[in-house]
Amino acid sequence: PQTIYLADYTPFGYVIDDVALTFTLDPHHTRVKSRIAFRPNPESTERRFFLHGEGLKLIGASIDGAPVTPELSDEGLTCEVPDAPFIWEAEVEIDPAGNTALEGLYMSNGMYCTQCEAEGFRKITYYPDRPDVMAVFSVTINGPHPVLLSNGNPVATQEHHAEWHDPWPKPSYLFALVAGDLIAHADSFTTRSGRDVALNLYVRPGDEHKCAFGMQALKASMRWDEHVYGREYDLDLFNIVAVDDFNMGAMENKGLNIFNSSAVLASPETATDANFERIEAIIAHEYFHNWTGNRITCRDWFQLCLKEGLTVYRDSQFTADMRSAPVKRISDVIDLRARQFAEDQGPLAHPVRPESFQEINNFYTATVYEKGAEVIGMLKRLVGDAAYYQALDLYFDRHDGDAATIEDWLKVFEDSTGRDLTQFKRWYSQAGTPRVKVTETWQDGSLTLHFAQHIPPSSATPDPQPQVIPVALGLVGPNGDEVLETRMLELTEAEQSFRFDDLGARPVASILRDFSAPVVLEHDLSDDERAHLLAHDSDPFNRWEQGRILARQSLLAMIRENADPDRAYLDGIHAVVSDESLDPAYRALMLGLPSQSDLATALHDAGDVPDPAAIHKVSEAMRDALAARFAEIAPRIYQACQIDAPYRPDADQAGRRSLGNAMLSLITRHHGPAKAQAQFDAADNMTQQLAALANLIRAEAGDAALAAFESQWQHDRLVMDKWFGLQVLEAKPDDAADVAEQLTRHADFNWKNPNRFRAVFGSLAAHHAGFHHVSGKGYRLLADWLIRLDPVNPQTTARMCAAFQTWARYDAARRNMIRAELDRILATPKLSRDTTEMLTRIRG
Ligand code: BAL
Ligand code: ZN
Repeated sequence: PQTIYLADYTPFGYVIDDVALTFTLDPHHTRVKSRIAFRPNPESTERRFFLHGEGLKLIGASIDGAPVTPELSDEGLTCEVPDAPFIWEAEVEIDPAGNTALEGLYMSNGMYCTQCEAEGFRKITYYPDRPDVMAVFSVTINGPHPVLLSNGNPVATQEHHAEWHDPWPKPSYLFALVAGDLIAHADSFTTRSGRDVALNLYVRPGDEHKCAFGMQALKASMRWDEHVYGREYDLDLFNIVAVDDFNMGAMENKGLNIFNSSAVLASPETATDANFERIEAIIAHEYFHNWTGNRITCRDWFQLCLKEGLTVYRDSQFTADMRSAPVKRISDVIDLRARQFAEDQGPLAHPVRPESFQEINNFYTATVYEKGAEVIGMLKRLVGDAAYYQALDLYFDRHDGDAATIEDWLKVFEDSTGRDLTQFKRWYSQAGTPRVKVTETWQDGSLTLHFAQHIPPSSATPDPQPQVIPVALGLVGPNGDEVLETRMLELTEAEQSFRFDDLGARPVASILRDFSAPVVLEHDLSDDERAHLLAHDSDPFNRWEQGRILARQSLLAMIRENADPDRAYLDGIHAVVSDESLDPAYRALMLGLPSQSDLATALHDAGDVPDPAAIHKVSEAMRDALAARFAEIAPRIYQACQIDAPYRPDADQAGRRSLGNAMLSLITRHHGPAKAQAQFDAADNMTQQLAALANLIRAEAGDAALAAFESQWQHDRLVMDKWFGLQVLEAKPDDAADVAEQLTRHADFNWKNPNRFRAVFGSLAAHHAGFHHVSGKGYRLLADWLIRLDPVNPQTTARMCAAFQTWARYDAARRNMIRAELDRILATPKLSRDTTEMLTRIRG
């Protein structure tokens, strides 16, 4: 496959003034006519006329009305064109019903829908399918469906015929079309300047009762973007459509967002609190793209983080405002470490702005999204809140309507703050997670903190240079008081020291408060000092972090030295979790243990070879020890968390359920499954029902409940995804692969549906001890199914390959088994470009 380089960017040789598309829908023989007004681009000397096109049957083409015969290839066409403005017309035939890759125009349960980002539009018609070509689109749809939708505003609608016009120039990746027998959940929003916007959430008949929450989240997002960023919506209509078969979470097409149904549909009976929160965040994310992504888009796909990092940052701010800021921050850090750190420290490491790729779909990664968002957060910490919002205003003013770059973005901050961001830019160009080591000197009332930063070299960044790292610091006195309030230290050198004078007694340094930078902090505190911060730190993140570190240290000692669970940790957590003045959601987070994969990383970092079975064993032993430590208080807290009011998916109720269910796990471990069974039997919402079911399975008392759950929910795909996933996640390590294999034989295992495939195999990959079972059966099963899925859906296959990315940290036997599976997949004839690139990078 061909490698594409950032350094090779050149603008397209032609400008498009407008595009008219006419679709005549048919499952296997859809016709697409295009009429495109091109003119030579005055800013380019390139005069080769190349249009992307893949899998298209060209019926005919003309220039200014005269038929032409372009030269066709697998990637597109070239044609002789005039050196003056001209009208290009073409007609192609495509096969939406045969499109299982879910890119371009495809069918899902009888409805037509599209996914064009990143390069799906070229599967719809011949076009310069690149984000820097922006045009005004008019779309006509003919089809026997009650609902026919495209971007922008409707201009004419009759039976079986609709015309749409989008006045905002956009790149082709934001094009969308939907046709089907759909029902609208309608509402409206009045913008702060008084524009009335009609809002619709389109769903399949039967899903109408799952729309209210998504609509409310949309209106909250619209309001929030006006208040916080001063951004108003810019069309008369905003449509969202829910689709069952979708590779991603959702897509921000202009005025016509298309959502994976799992990312928008929710009712209390069918969705958990976590689902509601995720839906709220994704609705916000896609809506926020209207300004950060659509009005200002990316010049090329290397700039993907320009829209994704910023939009993830914006949606995390939104969630922090809607719910609890500390809980959101801690949850984000858990996720960042699990997904992004793993990526950045393994064979898939790449900079936030990559410099080359073969298949862009493989770069919709945790690094581009989540580390990209962390970079924005650091920029905001460095310049301060007021300067950040000023810079954003300038960004929107200066670049509205542009296809922009990271250079444009940073220049806005340089111009508005006067800061030189040359060194800061390394966050975009260097791969790898910086490690920051801190040592302390204490003398005569002065504390000196010595910082050393080190970025491990990788093939992506062989010679890393020091980065700008904002380190939020506070000092906590011996009596628990804050002796130095949070301040921002700026690391720029490989080594740097900061001195704090006139301190009466030696304080404990609380470093990297609120996780102020995406780094690995190595700060040698004693267990007593950690326990002190766990008890007293005013920074909720660091308080939680110290509990995490104490847990990790204890778990590692249990593995290495056969030690008992650390009393000081158990007591410290007991004290925090019992503290009723704290938010229940925060108390629930405090009870979480480092994941088994995190422990494997910690062992590997320390030069040990992780044994997944041993890690699983000590994690269970620690949970048993927590259950014993909480034996007395858990039933009381559980009781206090029960809610005697109608279900609401808000932070307050969700936090109480989260703490209650954390207690239920401890109670089930210590006292048996009776309470879990009672909760299962009485549950009137999915959060309570699913948590109870998980506990019953874990206690090996889940067979009847699993059967009851299946018969209750077999008509509901999204709930059945949970049923499939939970059985794998909660299986014993020896059984996880067998359970997954058995589930693939279930009549409802529709493996071509990405949600169902991920429910089984995403859960297997997430089951550390099950996937890495010494028999190799986890590896074999996943490889078998990736080979099967690749010709059907390369994008989802390639994503799932990341399950193998940590292979090098295990023992020789496991490494050999994984390598053999990678080679077996790679040897598959006609393996997709997506999967080939991923496996080649992972294999190294
Ligand atoms: N742009 C792809 C989906 C998303 O990040 O919103
Ligand atoms: Zn996005």
